Amino acid sequence: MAITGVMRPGHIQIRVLDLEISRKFYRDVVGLVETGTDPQGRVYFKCWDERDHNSVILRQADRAGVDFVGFRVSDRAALDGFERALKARGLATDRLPAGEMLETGERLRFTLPSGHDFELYADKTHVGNGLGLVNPPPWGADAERGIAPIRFDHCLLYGPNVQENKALFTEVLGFRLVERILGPKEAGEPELAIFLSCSHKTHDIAFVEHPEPGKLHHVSLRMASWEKVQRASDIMGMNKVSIDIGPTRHGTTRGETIYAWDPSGNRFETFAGGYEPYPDWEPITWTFDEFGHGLDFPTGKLHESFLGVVT
Ligand code: M3P
Ligand code: FE
Repeated sequence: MAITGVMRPGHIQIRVLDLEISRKFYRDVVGLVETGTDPQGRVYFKCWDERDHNSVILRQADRAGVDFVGFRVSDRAALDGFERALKARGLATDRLPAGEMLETGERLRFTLPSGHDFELYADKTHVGNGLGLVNPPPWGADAERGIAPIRFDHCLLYGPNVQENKALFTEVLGFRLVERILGPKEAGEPELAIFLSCSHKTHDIAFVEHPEPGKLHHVSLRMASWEKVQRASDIMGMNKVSIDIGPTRHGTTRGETIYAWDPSGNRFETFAGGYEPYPDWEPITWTFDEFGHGLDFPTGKLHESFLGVVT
């Protein structure tokens, strides 16, 4: 499958309550690679097997949550094209200058109908994964330090107007619906949750209908295997990390998962498995009565925190 247009989740800027505690947590426990601090004091990380300079950015603030999510597009012509298409749809867009984020080019910023700041960019410095491009070994020291996810995989965002988000992502940004969860029959089965892909993955971003705009449910970090998810749970235990759900398997997307909280109360997911949908596949639907199995397949438990706790 050729990937043009929107290529991949590129970065997510998260608000944290204490920068030093969070820096230590994301570096030593989560095992991200620290790549810099900018003049605003934001701390930049990447996952070990990512090649771009940064993917997870921490900003100190007095409340937790997400500032913005950015996706990398294939080139500058694609960026210009998306700007025209978004404007034609009546969306206000802004350009943030190159260098506003470390090692990152110009960003096209707009607000989603769900209230999230979302951006597209074409350029970010390739710093590599430290293993080189000629005869590389399969992993190095960064792959063993802490939980050590391989990439920022997706995020799940909560907010209103999920149907408008779906239209924007599928009609303008080139995403497709891979799975969805329906609301109760009595309410006419509206889509409560949508899982959208711009690639071969089950989801590059997901949304849940929620009255408050701009909320973060979780940042998902990809692990190479179920065994690595179990290793992540050992590391969480060793470091007294507060676990929300898991280790278990989602029915939705078949991901093997743990949801846990960072020191500021932001939920993150360590996630493996799933399947690789082709673009011509029909979406999978979860009915409301099976929502519990969608979330936690073995127990079928609709954990209250899933619907109630967001930052
Ligand atoms: C994920 C995922 C639900 C499942 C959520 C799934 C809401 O977070 O990464 O697949 O049932
Ligand atoms: Fe997830």
